[in-house]
Order: sequence, then structure tokens, then C-alpha cells
Amino acid sequence: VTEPDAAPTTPGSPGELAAAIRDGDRRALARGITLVESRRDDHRRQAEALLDEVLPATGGAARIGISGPPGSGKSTFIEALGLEVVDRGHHVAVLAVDPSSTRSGGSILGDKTRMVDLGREPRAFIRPSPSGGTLGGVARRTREAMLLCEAAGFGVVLVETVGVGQSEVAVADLVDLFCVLVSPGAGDELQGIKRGIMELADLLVVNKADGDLAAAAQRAQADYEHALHLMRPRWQAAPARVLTCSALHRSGIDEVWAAMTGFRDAIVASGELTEHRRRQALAWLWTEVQDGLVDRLRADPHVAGRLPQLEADVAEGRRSVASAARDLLDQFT
Ligand SMILES: Nc1nc2c(ncn2[C@@H]2O[C@H](COP(=O)(O)OP(=O)(O)OP(=O)(O)O)[C@@H](O)[C@H]2O)c(=O)[nH]1
Ligand SMILES: [Mg+2]
Repeated sequence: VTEPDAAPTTPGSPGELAAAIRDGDRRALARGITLVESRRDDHRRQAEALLDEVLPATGGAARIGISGPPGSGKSTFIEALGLEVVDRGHHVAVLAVDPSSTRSGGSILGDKTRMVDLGREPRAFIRPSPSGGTLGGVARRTREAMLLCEAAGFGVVLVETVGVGQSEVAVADLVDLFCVLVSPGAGDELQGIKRGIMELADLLVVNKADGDLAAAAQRAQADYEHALHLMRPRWQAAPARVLTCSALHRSGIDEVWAAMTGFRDAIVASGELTEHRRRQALAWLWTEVQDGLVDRLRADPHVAGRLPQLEADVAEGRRSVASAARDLLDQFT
């Protein structure tokens, strides 16, 4: 794969755009991502053609999800990790899944400006997520952006999400390795992260292990290790681990990266990564089919005609949900 650079081109067709992206043209990559983010019907078709074109060049990246409660230091950590990865000669892309439209600042990587050092790196690419839309829509845009980044030669893709709600699950479904970042807190810290999210974690990183918080970070590490011990392992070849670091002082980040690469090597060797990616691809297929079916169903004139009455009947309790749903589906088929 070629190295990304900033060679300017103005490709027109999806094929030309794909070629430019595979050449590592940054502007083409940005345009490709804008295309996959668009909800316009003609853009969707172009995006699909583009994705088909780049597909052979995808799949090579280490896909890493990073989540954690607000304020745990995700942005600071991603910058530190990104710099570590870049230092080792890799190209890193940073993407985000942010379904909430209400966040102040508009988007999760809107604080991109704070990743000043990483933003300056020619080997790094930071793409803020357009906020808003359904979680499914946002996850799809991110997944497709990830594929384009891979085609452009980024060997590491970091996907950030806020540590609230369902977005962690969506990100865990996109990536190879799911990393949860926490900060050492009082004794109630373990409650700060939901059990369901703990279960998704391949790597738990206790951040802010510096200054006054260093001792608390050690205790939190032990607590999390204990908690993880009680959970079902996600992978045969790689048990979940708990590490500490200071993103602010950029210490312990090399160990985190070593754990990430060690984890990946193990699941590549065991064949689990291949199996995992196959399952993800099939899950995505069915997600898209489901979403597409619902869209087509709603757009169908027979369905659209029946919908107001059926919805009213269900809402008022005049009709059971089951028979109303069947009625709608029968309009369609
Ligand atoms: N002491 C210490 N503070 C840190 C560390 N990492 C981040 N912080 C501080 O914690 C605060 C939150 O950091 P962010 O990186 O913005 O955290 P975030 O998880 O991205 O926050 P949201 O985007 O709001 O969810 C900032 O004041 C950081 O300076 C660390 O390693 N040590
Ligand atoms: Mg942040």
C-alpha cells in the first residue's frame, strides 16, 4: 500500500476517486469520506461504487476502538497514542462515532484542535464525526470512512466514542480491539463504567496514573483486574488486560501500544481475527439489509397509504401490534 500524501487531484468518477484514495491522496480521502457521509440517494450509489472499488485495498489496518466515560481523558490519550504509533512509523487515522447531536461543540472530535501535536503529523489523519443521525447511520458512516482510510494506507485506525449509551456496542462491532479508558476515582469508580461495557473491553486502561492520582490508579487497576477475572473471556488467545498510563505525561503509552500489538498478533495467529471479521461483515450485511428494508417499506406507496391509520389504531389500542405489523408487511409484499 502506498503512503498517504497530499497530492492534489480532482477525480470525478468513483473509479478515479478510488484510484486517488489508493494513491494516498489526502484530499481524495476527505472527499470520499464526505461522500460516504452523505444521505442523498445518488451519493449513496456513488459511495457504494467507491467502496466496491477500494475493497481489495481494505482490511489491513489494526482497528482499535477507544471508549470511556466523559472526562476520562480519551482525547488526550488518543493524541498520545497516535503520536506513539506515528513515532513507530505507522500511519494513523482517528475517527469517531458520535450519535448525539446535543453535545456542546457539535462533534466528538470537535476538540480536534486540542490534538494539536497529532494534527500536525503528516502521518496522522483526524476526521471529526458529523454529529447527529441515528446510531446505525453514524456507525455505518464511520465503518465506511474506516475502509477508505485503510485503502489510503493507514495501518492503524482509532475509533473514538463517548462512554455513554449504546455507541460502545456499535464501536465494538466495528473494530478488532476495544479499549476502555477510565480515570482513577473514589471507591465507587467501578460503578462508573457499566458492566456491559466491561464485558466488551479487551484492554482497560486506567489513565491519569500520575501525581496525586498515581496510587489510586494502582488500586483501580487491581480492582478492574479482579472484575475482569470474573467475566467470560472474549478471545481464546488473548485475555483482557488492565494497564495504567498517564496520557497527559505520555507515560505508559508505549506499554499500551505493546499490549495492543501483542493482542492483535495473538488473535491473528489463532485465526480468531479472521473469524471475527467474517462475523462482523455478515452482521453489517444484515444491518444494512434491515435498514434498507425499513427505508423501502416506508417509501412504498401502499404502505405509506395505510401507515397513518395503522399507527393511530396501534397507538389507541384498537389494534394489536402483531396484526398491524403483519398488515403493513402484507402491503409491501
Ligand atoms: N492528571 C491527568 N489529567 C489528565 C490525563 N489525561 C487527561 N487529563 C485531563 O482530564 C481532562 C479531560 O481530558 P480529555 O482528554 O478532554 O477527556 P475526554 O475523555 O476526551 O473528555 P470528553 O471528550 O469530554 O468525554 C482534561 O483536563 C485533561 O487535561 C492524565 O493522564 N493525567
Ligand atoms: Mg474528548
